[in-house]
Amino acid sequence: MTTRRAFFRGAGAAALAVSTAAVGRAAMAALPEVTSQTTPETMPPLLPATGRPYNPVVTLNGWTLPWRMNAGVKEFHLVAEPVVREMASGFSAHLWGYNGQSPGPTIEVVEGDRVRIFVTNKLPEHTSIHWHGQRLPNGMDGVAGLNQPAIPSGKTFVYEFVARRPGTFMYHPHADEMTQMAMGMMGFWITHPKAKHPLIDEVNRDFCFLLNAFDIEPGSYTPKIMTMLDFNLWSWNSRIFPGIDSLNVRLNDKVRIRIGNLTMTNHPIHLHGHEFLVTGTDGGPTRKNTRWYEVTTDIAVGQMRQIEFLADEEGDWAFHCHKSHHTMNAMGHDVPTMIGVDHRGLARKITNLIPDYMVMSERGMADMTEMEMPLPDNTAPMMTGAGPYGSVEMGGMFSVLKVRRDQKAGDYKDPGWFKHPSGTVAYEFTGPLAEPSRFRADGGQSMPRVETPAKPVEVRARKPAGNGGHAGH
Ligand SMILES: [Cu+2]
Repeated sequence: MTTRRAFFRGAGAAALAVSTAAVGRAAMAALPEVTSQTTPETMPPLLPATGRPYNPVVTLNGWTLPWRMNAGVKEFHLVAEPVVREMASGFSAHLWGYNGQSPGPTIEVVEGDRVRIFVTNKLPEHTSIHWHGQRLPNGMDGVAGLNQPAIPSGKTFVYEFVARRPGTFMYHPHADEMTQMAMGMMGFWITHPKAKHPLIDEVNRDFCFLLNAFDIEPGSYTPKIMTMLDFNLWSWNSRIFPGIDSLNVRLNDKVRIRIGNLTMTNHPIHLHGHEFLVTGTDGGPTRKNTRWYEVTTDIAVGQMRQIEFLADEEGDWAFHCHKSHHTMNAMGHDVPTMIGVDHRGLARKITNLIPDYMVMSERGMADMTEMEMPLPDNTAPMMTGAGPYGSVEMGGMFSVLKVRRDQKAGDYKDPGWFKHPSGTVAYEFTGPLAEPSRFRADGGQSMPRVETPAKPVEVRARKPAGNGGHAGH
């Protein structure tokens, strides 16, 4: 972590020109120090040094913003600014975010806390912050033009309210929203319960991340901000597989995962090997008699969901969005289905003549991960990820829940690949392969085939080839 105290000592003078009646002048006398973070690694939980105790969350490929106590008020300082975010190894994007990263840092407070957030705008245009889901005074809700003037470039505004209800929240701009969200401006907010809550269980691990999406042409760095639906990078906390860290837990841990959706489409989030309960929504904890077990839960645009489960099956369990094009990275080519058409060797030859040419999927798309197709600089492969048994052939919204007997309590580091006990991995059958009896000419055991005079029809089925192949979801 680096601090930029020196810079903000200078900027503080400008900030003081902006004041609101709700905020005492004494408290404004000095801005809280700015904490900034540039590594995309998952930071360990931030144990609260002041205020009421709570069990902190772990933000996937992110971190929690430290605060200072000022006469009983928790003060945070967010800086809206351009950032460079490594979305996966070898692929970085020029985004906008907060305090050095997109998404911004997670804010963690306790129910009943009075919170004061200083927001400094270092973007080239005005901004604001909406505290998505919070109960707060109307003038603190952050809709520029409606609840407050937009924060001009170079200025600092102050938001202040009491975190009235415990739960999972988000923050994002409500000024030139389409641009600023497309550029990656968003963050998570957790309000922990102040005492034992009948509907909020204590857990051993509490993870959170945001679903977000970008449209970045292969080989370029900056998202296209006019994209409405046709995004080509589906990310968790502005990271794409294999850049998303695994969720590492100890066998029999009770695990909570909080997910917020700030993309423009829904995401059915699917966990392998375990059933979970949806214990919280945008509105707070769910009543116990409304909960049922699922392995997939759909998270609509603007929604937050908390899922909980007992991690009682050892192994490396896939955890991903179930829309298959959301577990792929950018495609720079229109891709007709070529299954059954053998182009072996041809594509490589033509690629030498026409660099943009590519035949994909003549035997399914798995070829893509083995072809070592030439990629423009700063481009993530579409399907990749080296697993213990070969390529995982995934991208985008995909990660792994690693459940280990020997993971220490409070240890979040990656334990490596699961070592399967012998005899517990799917294996090849090597005996003779018999023709299925139903393919016998006389119809086998089923009813005899009735010949009809209809002519056979050849159907050519193609995937819709939109811009980048991601149209219309
Ligand atoms: Cu999805």
